[in-house]
Amino acid sequence: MNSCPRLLNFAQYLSEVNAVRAAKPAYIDGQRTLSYGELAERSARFAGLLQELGLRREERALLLMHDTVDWPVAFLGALHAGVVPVAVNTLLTADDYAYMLAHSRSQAVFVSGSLLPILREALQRGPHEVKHIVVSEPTEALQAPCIDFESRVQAAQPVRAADTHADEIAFWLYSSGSTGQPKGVVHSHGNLWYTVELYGKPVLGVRESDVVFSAAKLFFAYGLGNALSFPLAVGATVVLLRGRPTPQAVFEKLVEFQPTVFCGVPTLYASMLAAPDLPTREQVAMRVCASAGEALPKELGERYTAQFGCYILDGIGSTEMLHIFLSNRSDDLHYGTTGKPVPGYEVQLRDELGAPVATGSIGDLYIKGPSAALMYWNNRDKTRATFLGEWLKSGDKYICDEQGYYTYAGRSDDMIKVSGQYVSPIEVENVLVQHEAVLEAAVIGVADAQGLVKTVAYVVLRPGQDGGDAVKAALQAHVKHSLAPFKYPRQIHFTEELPKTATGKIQRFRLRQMETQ
Ligand code: 3SK
Repeated sequence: MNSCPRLLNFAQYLSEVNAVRAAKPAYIDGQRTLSYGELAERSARFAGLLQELGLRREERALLLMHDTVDWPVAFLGALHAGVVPVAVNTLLTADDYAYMLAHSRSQAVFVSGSLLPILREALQRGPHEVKHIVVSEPTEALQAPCIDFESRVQAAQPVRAADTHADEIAFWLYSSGSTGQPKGVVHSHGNLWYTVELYGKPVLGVRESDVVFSAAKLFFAYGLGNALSFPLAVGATVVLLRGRPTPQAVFEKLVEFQPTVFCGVPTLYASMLAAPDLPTREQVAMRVCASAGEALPKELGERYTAQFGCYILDGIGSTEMLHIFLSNRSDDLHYGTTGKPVPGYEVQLRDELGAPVATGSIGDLYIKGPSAALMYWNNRDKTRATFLGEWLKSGDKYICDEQGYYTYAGRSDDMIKVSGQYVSPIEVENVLVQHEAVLEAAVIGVADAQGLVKTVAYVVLRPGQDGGDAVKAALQAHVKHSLAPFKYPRQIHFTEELPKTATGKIQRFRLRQMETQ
C-alpha cells in the first residue's frame, strides 16, 4: 500500500484518478446517468455554488437526500470546497433532524424534493442556522431560502479544490447509542482513502471493469464505501436505487444492469432467497457480494452461494471505523464467522479489566486502524469512552477460535441491530410507556428461525387494559408514529411483571434467556 498523501482532498483525488475515463458512466440511478467527466465537472460547480452562497471551509451542511446521481455531486462537491457534509439517514423523524441541524450548526441543507416537508417540520421545531436549502428534484415551486439544485449547479462557476490536509475534517455521519442523542462521528479525507486501500481494493476486490450495486444507502458508512469511495477509486460504474431496497427492486437492478459486485445486509439476503421471483444464476452477473450490519447466518450464505455461484463476504465495520475491519475473503471464507482482521487493522478481545481473553472465550472487541474517526462532535465523555488512544472499543462481543476466525457473540450494551440499523431498547421503551395502555415495557432483540434479529417488546399493561391484538397493533402504530418506523417492535408479549434488579433496573438479559429456553 502507498502511504496516504499528507495533503489530500478526496474529491479532487477521485477526479484526478478518473480524468482518463471522462466518458465512462460513473453513476446510473434509473432515471439519469452521470459520466466521470460530468461528475468531476458538477462537483467543481457545486463547490462553486457553495462559495457563491457564502459557505466557508469547515462549515457544515446537512445532506438529506435519496440515492440519486445528485447525492455524490453534493457530497463530493462539498468535500471539493472544504465544506463538511453531514450525511443523514432519510428514514428519521423531524425531531431527529431538528437535533442534527442544531448540533451540527449546519449552514445549508441539501435535500431531495420529496423530503422537503419533513425538513420544514424539523426547521420549525428548534433553533438552527440554516440559510440555504438546495433542493434536488423539487416537487413544488421553490421560494427562498430554497433553490433548485439542477439549475444552480449548471449556472455556477467551477472552482479549484480546497487544499485540505488528509487529517482535515471531511464529513460527518451520525451514529446512535443506547441512551441520549445520536453522536456526530467526525471523519477526515484520509479516512476515506484508507478504507479504499485496506478493504475496498484488496478484500472486496473492486476493479475498473465492475458494475457495483449497494442496497445499503449512501448515507450509511457501509453504503458510502460500497457505492462511492471504492468504485470511484478504481473507475467502476455504480448503480443506485432511489427507493426502498425490496427484493423485487433489487432483482430489477441485478437483471437490468448486471452488477458484478453487490452489497447488502443479511435480512435482505434472506428475503431475496425467500422471494417467489428470485432470478436464476444465468440472469445475473454477480461475482462477489458483501454483507455487514449483523452477522450473516451460515446456512444463509451457503444457500446464496448454491443459488448464484458467488460468495458473500461477511464482515463487520462501524460508523466510527468508517468501513469493514474484520472480514471473510474470497480466498479464505468461513460462513458463520466474520472472518479475520483486514490487513492494516489490528483486533483484540479483552475482558472487563482490559486483559486479553483466552482463545475460544468471549471478549469485548477493540480495533486499531488508520480509518478511525477523529471524535464524536461536542461529546468528550463518549469520545473518551470509545476512542482509547490508538484503540477503539466497538461495543461488540466476539470469540476467536484456534485458527484465528472471529465469531459474533452479541453486543456489549443492550443495543439491538435490526437489518443493519441500531435500535436503542430504551428509546422504544420510553415511547411505549407514553401510551395510555402501558405501565411498563422492556425491549430486546430476538433471533428468528433464520438467525436474524428482530425487535420484541415485553409490556405490562395498566389495570383494566386487555392485551388483545388490537392493543398490539395500536402499540406498534404508536412507535412507528413517534420514532423512525424501522424501530417498531415486530412482536409484543404482554406480561404481569418485568424481571428487575434489587434497585429496579430492568434485566433485559433475563428476557433474552427466556426467549432462548
Ligand atoms: O454494520 C457494519 O458492520 C458496518 C460496516 C461498514 C461500515 C459501517 C458499518 C456500521
